[in-house]
Amino acid sequence: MNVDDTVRAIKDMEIRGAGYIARAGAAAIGEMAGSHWKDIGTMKKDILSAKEKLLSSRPTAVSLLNGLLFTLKGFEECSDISEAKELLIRNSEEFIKESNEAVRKIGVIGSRRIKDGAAIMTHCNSSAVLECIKEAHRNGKELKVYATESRPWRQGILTANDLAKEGIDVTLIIDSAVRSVMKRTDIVIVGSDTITSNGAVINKIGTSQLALAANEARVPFLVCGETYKMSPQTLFGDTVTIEERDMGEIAGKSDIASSVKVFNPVFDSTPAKYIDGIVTELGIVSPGSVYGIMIERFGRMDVR
Ligand code: RUB
Repeated sequence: MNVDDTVRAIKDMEIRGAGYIARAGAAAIGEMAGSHWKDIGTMKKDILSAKEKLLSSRPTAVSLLNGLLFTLKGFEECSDISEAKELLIRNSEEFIKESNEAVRKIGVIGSRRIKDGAAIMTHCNSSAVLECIKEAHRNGKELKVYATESRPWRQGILTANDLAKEGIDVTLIIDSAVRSVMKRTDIVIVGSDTITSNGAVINKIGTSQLALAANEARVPFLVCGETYKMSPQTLFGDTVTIEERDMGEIAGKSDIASSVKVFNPVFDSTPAKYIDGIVTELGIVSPGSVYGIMIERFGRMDVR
């Protein structure tokens, strides 16, 4: 898919979920690099403006920025077209491969925290979370999953259908049933769009409500996140932009009086104190160790 189609598909939520968005961004740059280029100067200018265009598609998931930085690593130092093409295509393929591999590893590592007979609650639709649940199921564990609807886009329906296809016992609940159903839940597992240097997790709106309800009911709360969901910019005090989407996703103009305002933030932040562990491809880490991992992983990188 070319850059413009990728940007449109991400904006329209045809491509969604932080991992998919990151891989789609890397793939679009790889595809663009393979085009015919007149000279290296034009190539650099156009590829860098494509990066900005991709970044503007959705503002919250740092995975997209990290995927693009990975893909563009060494590009500005390239002195000829064939070297630059080769580098971008290789980086793009490597990012996609490593990203898919990270999700698979998270599945294996996270599944070990799911006990036989467990009732799991999840929110929205995270490929990393699905991988943990499916892996536990493949290992013969009896599971029961509560999938929240996740208004307004109702990604919970995707989650429920996907798990049902695998033969997993899954129940769809409305978002406001979370606290009530928490009493029947053994573990909460959610995905992440961005993980900040202080161990907070930005994920689908409502995630922090699950965390509070889990904390109150003393139910363990796990987050799945590939290390490219960690935001090095937050080491420098940058805050994460929470995407606000169109009011039409919540209510049509004819449903409400013209004076009614609609506010539609689509992500929220869960503080580190409510998170028992973050399942990464490196293992399960505490929110407090995110800072050290970031320094080690991104320390020598130009993160802007
Ligand atoms: C999706 C969402 C997912 C994370 C992680 O929101 O919040 O939990 O992106 O997903 P949206 P993954 O549908 O608005 O993109 O584990 O697949 O990266």
